[in-house]
Amino acid sequence: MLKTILKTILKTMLKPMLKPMPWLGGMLLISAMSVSMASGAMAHDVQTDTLRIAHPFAMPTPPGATNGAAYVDISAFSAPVTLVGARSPASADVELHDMQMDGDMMQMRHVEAIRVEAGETYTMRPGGGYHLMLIGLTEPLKEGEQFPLTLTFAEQGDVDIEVWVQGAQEGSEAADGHHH
Ligand SMILES: [Cu+2]
Repeated sequence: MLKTILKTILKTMLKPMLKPMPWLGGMLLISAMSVSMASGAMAHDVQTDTLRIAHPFAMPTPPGATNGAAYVDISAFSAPVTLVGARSPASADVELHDMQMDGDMMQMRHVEAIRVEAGETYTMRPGGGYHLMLIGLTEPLKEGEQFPLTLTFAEQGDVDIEVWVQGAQEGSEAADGHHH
């Protein structure tokens, strides 16, 4: 039953997001320009004594979509950190999700926690693995907008971040740029 529901969510929401957009070719130059800027003034990392969150972003949602997904890179410093929850005014709920291939079908499942070992970085990206599922969006996510999101860690409580709404390629490349 749960599997069926997730499959349906995936079909209705993620499939259009994963489709390459026809205008992507034309956007490559602009995308590259944004990346070089992101390393400077446009960076929006959040750092605490124990961890660093690099370039949180979410993909724009198609009209009528009720769910969205956000991606963050979590670096743990000298001790492991465990993400146990998230919330945002952008949606009714935020769940920690994992997305994996099951045969030729992408499957999403809810996870209780995402643990990052000391000295390691977990990199969330569109297309697979962990992500933050925004369930019941208050309004569609539009490219260029930002929204606040609060991450709850077992070891240290809440960390407030600002999520940028960007295309998958632009957001991923900007986030990669934070590690150089
Ligand atoms: Cu999900």
